[in-house]
Amino acid sequence: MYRIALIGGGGVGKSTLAFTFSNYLEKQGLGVAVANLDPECRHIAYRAGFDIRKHYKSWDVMKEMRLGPHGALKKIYEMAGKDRKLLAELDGVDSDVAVLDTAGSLELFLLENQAGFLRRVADAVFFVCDNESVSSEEDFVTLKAVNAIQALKYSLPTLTVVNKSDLIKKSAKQQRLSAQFGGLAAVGEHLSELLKEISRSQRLFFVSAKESDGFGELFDAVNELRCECGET
Ligand SMILES: Nc1nc2c(ncn2[C@@H]2O[C@H](COP(=O)(O)OP(=O)(O)OP(=O)(O)O)[C@@H](O)[C@H]2O)c(=O)[nH]1
Ligand SMILES: [Mg+2]
Repeated sequence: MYRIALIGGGGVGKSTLAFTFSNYLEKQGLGVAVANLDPECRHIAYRAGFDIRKHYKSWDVMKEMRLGPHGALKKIYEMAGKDRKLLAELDGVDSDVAVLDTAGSLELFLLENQAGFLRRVADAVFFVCDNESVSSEEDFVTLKAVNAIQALKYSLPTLTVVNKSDLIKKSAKQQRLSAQFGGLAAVGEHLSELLKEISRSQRLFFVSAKESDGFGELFDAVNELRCECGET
């Protein structure tokens, strides 16, 4: 089983992508399961093969440990990483590919305990952002820098997925793709070396989870990753 974690800020479309990309993978003939790893979500569109809410409820953790919503989220991932029952259930999900839908937070997996959890449960990461992350040249630099830092922290192959491409005008998308190179040139020497080392993080995949657009290229990249780790 090849496990892909969808991580990124709030509202960028991780859950929608988990739903529509898993449908796409199924149409390509793969057995796919989606795991909900967001203890705070109220509603999910996909049928979850695993649901963290069965093990941990945000509200209970907030109440018992006197934490705010974000503190509870961190605590839950920390506990989940040590929870043998939960991990065994997650490992027991039977499919070719498992898509792991996580809670929206940019910094969550930069913390050691949470990074450890991610390393334990995933083989690869989609760092998901949306159209708003790519509205200027500087944004590309920021995006890649954030991704490089994340990937360094949890040491997993990482693809940067720009969702909501339906909201980016085509001509603007082309301009922004070329801007990405200009942007990289503007990065300080040290940071560009860092980005080079994490070569996969340099690739940007534009998709629309809403319109199931751009999935072919993403699927090819997933297959490359699966081949590299001997899955196919
Ligand atoms: N236009 C457009 N809207 C999208 C797309 N993908 C998701 N959305 C919308 O973006 C909003 C947030 O989507 P979610 O899938 O809940 O985002 P999320 O990242 O899981 O959000 P959190 O779990 O709260 O962090 C919803 O209103 C979606 O319908 C897309 O490709 N295009
Ligand atoms: Mg979500």
